[in-house]
Amino acid sequence: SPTIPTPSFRLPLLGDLLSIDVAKPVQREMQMARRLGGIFERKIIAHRVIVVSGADLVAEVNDEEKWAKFLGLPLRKLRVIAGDGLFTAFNSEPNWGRAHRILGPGFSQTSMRGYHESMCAVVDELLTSWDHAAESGEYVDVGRSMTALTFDVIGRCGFGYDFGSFTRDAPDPFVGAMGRALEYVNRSSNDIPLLRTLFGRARRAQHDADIALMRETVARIVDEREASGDRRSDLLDLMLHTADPDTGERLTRESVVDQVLTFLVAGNETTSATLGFALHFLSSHPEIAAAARAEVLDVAGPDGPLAYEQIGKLRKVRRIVDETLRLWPAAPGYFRKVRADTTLGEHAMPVGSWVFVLLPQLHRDPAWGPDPERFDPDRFLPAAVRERSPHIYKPWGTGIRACIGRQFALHEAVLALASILRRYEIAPDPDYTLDVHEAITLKPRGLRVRPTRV
Ligand code: MNH
Repeated sequence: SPTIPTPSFRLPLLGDLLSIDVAKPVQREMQMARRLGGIFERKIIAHRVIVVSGADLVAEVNDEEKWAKFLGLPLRKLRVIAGDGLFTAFNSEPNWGRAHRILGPGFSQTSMRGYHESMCAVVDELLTSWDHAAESGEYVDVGRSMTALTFDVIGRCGFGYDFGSFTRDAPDPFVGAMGRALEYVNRSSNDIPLLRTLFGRARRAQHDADIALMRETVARIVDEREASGDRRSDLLDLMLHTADPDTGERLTRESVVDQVLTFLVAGNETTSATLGFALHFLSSHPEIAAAARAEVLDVAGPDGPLAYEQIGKLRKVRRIVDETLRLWPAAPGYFRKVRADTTLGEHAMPVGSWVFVLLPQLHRDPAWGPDPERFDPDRFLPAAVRERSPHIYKPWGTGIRACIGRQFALHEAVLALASILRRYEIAPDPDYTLDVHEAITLKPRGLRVRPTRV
């Protein structure tokens, strides 16, 4: 079978090390894909990665008969935080199926009804903080504001915990520990091993302390809930009081802690980053913001809480989220491995082969039409969606291991954006150009917008 293209400049020992941008590997791979095509191989010391982004090839690796989720290096590294929780479990680990069956109902569309009020309460706190900025004509730090929102939402809806992100002076210690731990994991999957051992001791000790703090905090929350005997409509309640419908087994205490940490790891940065990118696009496309604002006013009027039933009617706001996830999918890819000897395009793929699906490039495939860089939510009008293959848009992953939190993230994102649009015009910082920061997830670095009351 033909050889897979590789970057032409390759040193004998170091591989493509010099061509890897340590800080922005995903954006570097996007450049390589533009040059080398929908499949290429890069090599960094001992790691060889086949990067796939062509629409037809991605459709092949999404075939669940022939391929399955692979736990790539960044995901394996996350296991020190989230163990064999849903996101980081190997396909063969029994805790995956158990947690998948127990938690599935907690992420259904109808469960969102139970979380809606808690989400609205957090959004109200966000609006209060934006009101202050609007009154004094200040910019809002989008990253900080959206992270506060998503932490407080998952804290309350997930396990009845209030991080108090909008009210505390300093962030909850848990939030700091989590941020550092993710940064550490991200770096150590890109780092050069020798430098890591030379300079890494102090950071390693901090990392261990951060993980201990996170696990102890969550374990304490779980213990307190159990001791109190309280029943609530949140994910923790479901985990403590539901048996696996297949086996009758319950999640162990350790697995419950792993799942709570998993929601924070898999669900928090992704949702806050998506909201950040959406605000970037809305501030730079005032006509799209105005049309969405008109929709919100039409569905829900100028004030009063947004009702659960109204969220599903905000189709334009939803399309803004969909289109944001096309251009900047916060989780920039996923890994797939072959289940038995097969082929990918014309290339032989023996057992043991695995690939990385590069989503931002897939989402700019020629199949999207002539101007893939243009932000255009109408690409998600129902007629347009029906016309194209579902395999050219995969921000939630694919198959049985796709995102379980999708409805949750969408409900939260549509609610938050609709609430913001209804209340403010969002002006961009004229000096800002989008800087996409990479730390496993993608997020807009240094973004700020200026809200004014409509
Ligand atoms: Mn989420 C898996 C993207 C929000 C919980 N998520 C995935 C995968 C992608 C993804 C892609 C597949 C990864 C892989 O194949 O290796 N998730 C997102 C995006 C958002 C998001 C883009 C927001 C926007 N995710 C959320 C939220 C939660 C969550 C919110 C929880 C509250 N995600 C998960 C879990 C998994 C997952 C859990 C693993 C599911 C499984 O393997 O069974």
